[in-house]
Amino acid sequence: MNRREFLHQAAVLGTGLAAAPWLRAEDATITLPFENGARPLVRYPQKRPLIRLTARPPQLETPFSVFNENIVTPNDAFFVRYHLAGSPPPLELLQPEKFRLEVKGKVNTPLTLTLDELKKFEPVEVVAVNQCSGNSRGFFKPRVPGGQLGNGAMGNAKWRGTRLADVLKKAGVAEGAKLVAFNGLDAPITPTIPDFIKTLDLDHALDGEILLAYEMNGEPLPWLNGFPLRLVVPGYFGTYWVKHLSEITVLDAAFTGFWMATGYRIPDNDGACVEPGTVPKKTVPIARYNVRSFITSLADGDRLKVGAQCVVKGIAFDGGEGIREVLFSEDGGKSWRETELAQDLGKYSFRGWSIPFLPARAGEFELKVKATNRIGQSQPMEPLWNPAGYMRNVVETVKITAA
Ligand SMILES: Nc1nc2c(c(=O)[nH]1)N[C@H]1C(S)=C(S)[C@@H](COP(=O)(O)O)O[C@H]1N2
Ligand SMILES: [Mo]
Repeated sequence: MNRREFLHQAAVLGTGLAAAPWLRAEDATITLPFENGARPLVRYPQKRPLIRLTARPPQLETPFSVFNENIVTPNDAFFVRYHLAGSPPPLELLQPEKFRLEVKGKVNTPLTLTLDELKKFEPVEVVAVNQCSGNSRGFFKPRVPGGQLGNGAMGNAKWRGTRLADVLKKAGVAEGAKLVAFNGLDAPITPTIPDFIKTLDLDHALDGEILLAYEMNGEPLPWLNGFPLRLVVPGYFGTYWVKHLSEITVLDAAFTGFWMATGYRIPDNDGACVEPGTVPKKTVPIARYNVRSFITSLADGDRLKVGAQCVVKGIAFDGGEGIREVLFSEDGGKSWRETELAQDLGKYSFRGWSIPFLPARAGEFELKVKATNRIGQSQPMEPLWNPAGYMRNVVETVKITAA
């Protein structure tokens, strides 16, 4: 976006969401399939109507039908997650000419980079899923506190940007450095609320896969998805994908900020789970995605014609090994058939799959889908539980009727 485009956009969008008179709820609502699941569909700047979880800050979920239309989620349908009430930062704070990224802390040469300077590093692209840790939290039983999300707090996009490793190398990581901290331009509205700061291990930060992304699906990032610069951490939960990224600080000591030390932690065991209703003894920061798969072409309650063949479609993804196999069951998991995988857009992308299905009799069918990644990790038949409602990856079921 050049200056003229930016000013135009700022004028169109208004200056801040709180003071935006054009921001009106539409009449439409959607009901997610759990108790208290009714949500308004609301149109935000640069977005089609999305499922609103909260208004302040905006938290918007993607209607699930979008995942059936495109393997890459359109920018205007991409979900939005913020923590701090003052978010997103107003566009004035994000003007591309004024924007600076600071690289500081345990580096040999602290840097202050403009967007143009960042774009002079070799650009790289990756198709990668961004999924919120709490995606699908609304389905937890027993219920857990936190945003009651359906399955739409995820999306798949082609991100373009500069390698974090290249910028860190330019700054020169100093001896003894251990961690890298990331902060964006959104700030808490009262001093008692901790700023949203995330850290990654130095090895991970230098692995060459993490991007300082300025484009999403060939466009500048949407305002609500981090304009003008965000971190993209392929395979890792969305919480690390810091938006409106303005500060990178290399640290040589443990980081004790709330969003690493207290929030976003999971039980320290294989399934990241505990007995429902109990508290984990030991926790670790949430990290990579587990394996998930969804049927996208059919929804609960759909009706099909007996004897008419159709094609069932869906998506699968994992934390970066890549999907090896997606199995489909039409009898509630008693028998399974292998689906055909669609084009491979890379190991961090959604992978499409499809399979012919012919309901041979009248009545109800319990359709299930189960993916396995290239190192043999798969999905549990029964949901696992943890008190924060993270990492749900049960084998999903869609109940349809043939008549
Ligand atoms: N600056 C900033 N970045 C942030 C957050 C935030 O609150 N502020 N939330 C994180 C979380 S928890 C998620 S799931 C992703 C969501 O990315 P999206 O809003 O582009 O979908 O942004 C992450 N980056
Ligand atoms: Mo999140």
